[in-house]
Amino acid sequence: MFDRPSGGDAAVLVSLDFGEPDYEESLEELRQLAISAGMRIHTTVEGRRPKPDAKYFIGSGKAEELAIAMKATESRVAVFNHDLSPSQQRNLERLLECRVADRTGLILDIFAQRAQSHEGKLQVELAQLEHLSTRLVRGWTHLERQKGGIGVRGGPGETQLELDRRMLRVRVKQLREKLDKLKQQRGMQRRSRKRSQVMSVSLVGYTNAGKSTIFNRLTQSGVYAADQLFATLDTTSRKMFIPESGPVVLSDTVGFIKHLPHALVEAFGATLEEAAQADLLLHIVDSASSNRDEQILQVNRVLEEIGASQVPQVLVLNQIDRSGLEPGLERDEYGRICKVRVSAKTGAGLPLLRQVMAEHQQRLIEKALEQTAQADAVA
Ligand SMILES: Nc1nc2c(ncn2[C@@H]2O[C@H](COP(=O)(O)OP(=O)(O)OP(=O)(O)O)[C@@H](O)[C@H]2O)c(=O)[nH]1
Ligand SMILES: [Mg+2]
Repeated sequence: MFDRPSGGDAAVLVSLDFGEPDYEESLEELRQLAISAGMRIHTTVEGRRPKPDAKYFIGSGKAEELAIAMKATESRVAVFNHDLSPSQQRNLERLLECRVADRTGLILDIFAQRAQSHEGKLQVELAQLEHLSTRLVRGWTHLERQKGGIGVRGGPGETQLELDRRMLRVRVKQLREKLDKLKQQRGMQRRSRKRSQVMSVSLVGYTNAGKSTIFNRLTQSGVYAADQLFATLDTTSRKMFIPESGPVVLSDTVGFIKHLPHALVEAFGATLEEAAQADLLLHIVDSASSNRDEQILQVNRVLEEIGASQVPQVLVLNQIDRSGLEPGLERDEYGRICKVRVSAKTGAGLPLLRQVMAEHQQRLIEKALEQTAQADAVA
């Protein structure tokens, strides 16, 4: 049903420079995305245009060049560093006679490959169907075959296209219902945690920043951590004990990326809610990335989208062994820790993260005591 690339495919990357300042980084990121999806990249076709071409996105001349490159390298999929409209994707597929994937399709593909948990799988399927539903339009000849008579809606004359649309809606509804149930369960778990006054801390950040590595270090766990994009999809929570303050529940979450497909953000709502409901966010940053400021911005954008922008946040500059920074911390004008420099690899600065959590815990306790005192005064 899904016309998308699968692992192991020989691929040609296609990227147009529209004059954005972070063009090189975005192309490098696409390369990493394709490798993370298990593709073998044969070559990259690049070009410059003032704006996209309506029919082929890259223009017909470039499209011909791409067709030749694909034939020469025997590649089976063309991966675009942009989001294509459904009609552009279709036009290109016809011209190239091969599969065409855009950035969103590629990210969805990686998520589909990685989904492990029951909930993760449901979320990915929902995102795929939402994405597909925008692409089910006239012109998909294989979907448009007439089934029986002519043109009576809902009856035997219904077109394949309408049937597919209806099936899609039914499945989407089913998935939403199942996910809602799981969401309620998560809510219950969270409430019982809140009642037991255990502080919850979520690790958030750009994909490949080192969240899972830090999580493993702090909780002595064996969560999958790897040099690939979106290594983590499912939220894992572990209780850890901080001698100065007591138990804390730490959660490792899915990484973010520039232009994270909206369908994914929506479908992963329940997982991402963990971050929105946390008492504290540790925003993990790859301090050695040439694009780190942009990545911080993109993460904050997604946090806003999921309603987590109000949660207190501490910036954790990780991988200082690569960037040459010294371990240490910085405080804001209220005396609160706002930035920490660490290396999950060498362990440098990691005790500072425990200090961050202990200090935050202390503040939460003081706040709770204040509220009780106020309530007592009123009574
Ligand atoms: N040199 C160095 N490498 C690190 C450090 N922290 C993590 N890494 C490496 O960076 C890569 C990504 O680490 P992960 O912990 O999987 O990153 P993540 O943020 O969980 O990534 P996603 O789950 O894909 O979003 C792995 O190869 C780690 O070994 C560090 O402090 N220094
Ligand atoms: Mg991870």
